[in-house]
Amino acid sequence: MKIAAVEVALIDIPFHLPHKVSFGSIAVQNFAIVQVRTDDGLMGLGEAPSIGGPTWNEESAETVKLVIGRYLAPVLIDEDPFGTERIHERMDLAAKGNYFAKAAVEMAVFDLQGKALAQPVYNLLGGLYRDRIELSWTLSSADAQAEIEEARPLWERGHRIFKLKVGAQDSSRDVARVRRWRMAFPEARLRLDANQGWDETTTLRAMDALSDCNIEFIEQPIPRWNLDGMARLRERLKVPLMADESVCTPADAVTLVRHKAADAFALKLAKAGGFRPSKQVVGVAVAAGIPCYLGCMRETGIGTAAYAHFGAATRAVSLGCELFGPLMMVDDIIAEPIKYERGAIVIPGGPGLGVHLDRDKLRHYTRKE
Ligand code: MUC
Ligand code: MG
Repeated sequence: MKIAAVEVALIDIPFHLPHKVSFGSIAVQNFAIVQVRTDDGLMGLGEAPSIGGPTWNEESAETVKLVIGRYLAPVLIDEDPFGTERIHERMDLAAKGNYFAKAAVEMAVFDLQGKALAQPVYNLLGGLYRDRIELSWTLSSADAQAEIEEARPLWERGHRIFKLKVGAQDSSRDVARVRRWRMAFPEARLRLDANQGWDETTTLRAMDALSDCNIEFIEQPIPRWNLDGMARLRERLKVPLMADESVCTPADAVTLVRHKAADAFALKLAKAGGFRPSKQVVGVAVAAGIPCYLGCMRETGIGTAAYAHFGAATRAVSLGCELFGPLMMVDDIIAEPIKYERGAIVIPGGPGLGVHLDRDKLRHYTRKE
C-alpha cells in the first residue's frame, strides 16, 4: 500500500458563543481538513484547527494548507502509510516546525493504518487503557453571570471540571469574575488558563487574591518563552503551574524539566506534530514525574476522535481532557456525532479514528476561494 494523494480543504464553522481569550474575541473557527488516499482506495482523515488565524501560535489553517500542499504532500507520495518513522523524518526534512500541519497529516496516516488493519487507532497507541475521559469545560465569555448560566445545565448533566479563561480583560475584573463563579459552584473543580496574557507580577497578585478559591492549576500565565519566569512562579505560587504554549515538542518538554518550569503539561496532538511526538512528550513527563492533561484547540469530530484515541491509550493523562470542540461549534463535518456521557467523552470505536466524513457538510463549509 502506498500514499497516492494528499488533499486539503479549508473550512470555517462558527462557535455557539464567541471565545474571549487573551489574544482576542473569536467567533468562527477555521480548519484545514486533510484526506490522505492510498493506491488501493483507502482514505484517512486528519485536521488542523486554528482559533481565527495565527493567534494561539504562528500557524493558521491557511499556512497548514500551503505547507502541506507545497512541501509535505510531495515527499509523502509513494510512501508506505505504515512507515510512521520515515513519514516524520521526511516531513521534518521538508519543513521546519509547522507542527499543526504535520499533526494533521500524521492523523490521517494513523486513520489509514487503523482502517487497513480494521483496528481502532487506540490499539496502535497502547490499547484501551480507559474507555472515557472526564471532560473539563472551558468558560470564555469574560462575563461572570453568563458563565454561571452556561455552567448550570452542564453541572446538572454531570460536568464537574471547569476552566475559566483569564487575561482577556483587566486582571482585577478577572479576579472578581472567578470569585463570583466560584461562589456559584463551590463544589466544582476549577482551573484557569491565561494563554500567556499575564506577566509574573500580575500572576502572583491575581493568584494571591484567589488563594481561597481552590484553583486546581493555573495554565500558561506568562509568555511561552519565559521559562525563567515560569520557574520563579513555580517557586512562589501555591497553585500548580501548567505549561501549555511552552511545551509543544519533546525538546520543549526536556527544556521545561531542566528549568523546573512546570508542575503539569497540557498535551495537544497539533502543537507536538502528532501522535508519535506527543507520546515522546509523555515519555519525558513520565520520567520527570509530571502529570498530563489532554487539551484541545477546539477540533471538529475528526480531531476530537484522534485526541480521544490518544487519551484512551496514554496512562499519563491523569488530569482529564477538554475534548469539547464539537459541542462548542454550531455544526460538525462527521456523520455520527462524538458521544458524551455524564461529563465525559466516550472513546469512539470502529476502524481507524472511528469517524465518517459527511461529504455534504464538508462541501457546505468549504471556503469558496
Ligand atoms: C488552550 O488551552 O490554550 C483552545 C481552546 C481553548 O479554549 O483555548 C485554546 C487552547
Ligand atoms: Mg491553554
